[in-house]
Amino acid sequence: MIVAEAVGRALAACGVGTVFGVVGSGNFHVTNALVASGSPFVAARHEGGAATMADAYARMSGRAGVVTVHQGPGLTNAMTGLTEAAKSRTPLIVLAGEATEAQSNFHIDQAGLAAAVGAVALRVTSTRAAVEQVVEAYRVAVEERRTVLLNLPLGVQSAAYEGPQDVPALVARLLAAEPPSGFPAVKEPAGSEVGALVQALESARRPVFIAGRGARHARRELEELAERTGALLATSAVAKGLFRGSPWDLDVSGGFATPLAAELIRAADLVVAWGCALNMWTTRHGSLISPGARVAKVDLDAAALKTHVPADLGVVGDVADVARKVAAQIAGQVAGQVEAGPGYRTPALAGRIRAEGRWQAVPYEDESGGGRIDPRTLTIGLDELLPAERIVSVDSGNFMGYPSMLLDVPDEGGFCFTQAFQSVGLGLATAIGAAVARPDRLPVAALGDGGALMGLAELETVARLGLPMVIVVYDDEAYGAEVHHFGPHGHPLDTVTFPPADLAAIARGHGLAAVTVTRAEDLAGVAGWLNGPRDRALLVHAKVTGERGSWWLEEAFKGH
Ligand SMILES: Cc1ncc(C[n+]2csc(CCOP(=O)(O)OP(=O)(O)O)c2C)c(N)n1
Ligand SMILES: [Mg+2]
Repeated sequence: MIVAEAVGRALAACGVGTVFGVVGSGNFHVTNALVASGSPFVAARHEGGAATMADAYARMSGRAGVVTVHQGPGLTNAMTGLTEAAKSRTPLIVLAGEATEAQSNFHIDQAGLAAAVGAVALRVTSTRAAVEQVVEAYRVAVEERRTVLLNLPLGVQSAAYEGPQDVPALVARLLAAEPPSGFPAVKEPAGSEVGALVQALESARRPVFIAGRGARHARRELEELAERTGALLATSAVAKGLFRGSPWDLDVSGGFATPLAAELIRAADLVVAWGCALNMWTTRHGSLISPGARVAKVDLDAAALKTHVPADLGVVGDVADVARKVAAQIAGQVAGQVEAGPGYRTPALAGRIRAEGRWQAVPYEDESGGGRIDPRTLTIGLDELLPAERIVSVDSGNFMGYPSMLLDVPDEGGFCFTQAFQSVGLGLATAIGAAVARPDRLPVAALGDGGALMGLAELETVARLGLPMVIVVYDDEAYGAEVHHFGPHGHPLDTVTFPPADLAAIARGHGLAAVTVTRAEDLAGVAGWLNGPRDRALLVHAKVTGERGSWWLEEAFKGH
């Protein structure tokens, strides 16, 4: 067995799921060893796609993501997706061939590249301890929630593996062992910090919980605590859907918040952020948090307590664990609190949340006409047609709020939001990774024309995998975000506007079904596809109106 084979076997034995990648000579053997050991492999058509698929797969499956790439350009092609994963603290392992000889065309400083985007660079250096090195990379990814580049020097890969030959047994032993020193174990929350949060909740009249990425596993615990304390429930965009079905669910806080959610979050006297940094998006640059409100944060990462909107009080620990501990101390307080004042869980407020708590219920004037459909009309129409069991992935751009706000999702596993790097072009690959993780749900990719054309290579992957995906392209024949950013100031827009592209024909050329939508009636084509065998993906080429910029975009421009 050569080292490359031992590495593949070891990673498979760690329990990783589907592996994504683009195979070249430098990752051929390691990828084949993963496949031979039972890890399904999805060949992407561009490493940028592969990295984002693995990221989305990890987010939606709860397992570590794995992507394999060729040395040099294979890795540089993957960098945007890897940056998104690193910023999102996705546990992701990148297996990359590495040309260590400076005269090789493929040679670059791969470790330096990883460090530059916030990933951890490790390397397999030993023919004897290669398996130990793989397990260490896996543990850093999972236990520290990091994107790890595991460099595989070509010379080491091809050498004979000299460690214990029963690789799965060795991996099992290593994983069962205590974490080596240097790994931060999940911290037991300090009693004093928990006590301070208990007190804050007991004295609050209008508490709101905002749950972020770090709370996606803790719905039950947070709902129970909210029940006891009369708190309303909201999420960051990344955790959208977490409280779906609760009568106290305000949906997303931030630029995508409904007017009602914004009003109620602004009126809170205590905001508790659970695994949520309260960044500029989640708080509309802080404006959703009243200056008089107390802010509490619960986070695994002590540094997160001070970033963005800083916490008045913080608890370092796991969200579910802290919520459980706080609830245990607060038991019996509820009745008193409800009697003491209206709190935030009055019947009147429940009625308002029911009536106004979703964007679908917010009135608007349909501006469809002249061969173009209003994106709100398009999205509401799709929301009504598409089955509730869906998994929505959204690209970046002016259009992005429409699907984020108007396509309902069944729970936190129904929304995949790869926007930590704000890169255009990751949407389609995100939808593929999410679809592979959750084959029980209808995958929906929402893209702008710019993002769709940037990520187009993966249309063939959608077709090849036979994914029953609905790809919605909001086509305004422009980089709408730029048009609306600069247009009002009278700047020339020739660099950011384009002639029509027949995206439906492009999709058909890849073997997909396609429908062009210019008015609400055209959505009948989507209904027809839904009622059919769904044996190939559908691209909905929506020619959307583009006269105005979106209100969430104005928020974005403040962040430039
Ligand atoms: C990789 C990358 N390139 C450029 C940008 C700058 N940018 C932000 S939005 C946008 C336009 C995207 O166009 P499209 O996908 O059609 O969406 P629209 O804004 O038109 O709704 C661009 C170019 C970016 N965020 N990421
Ligand atoms: Mg566009």
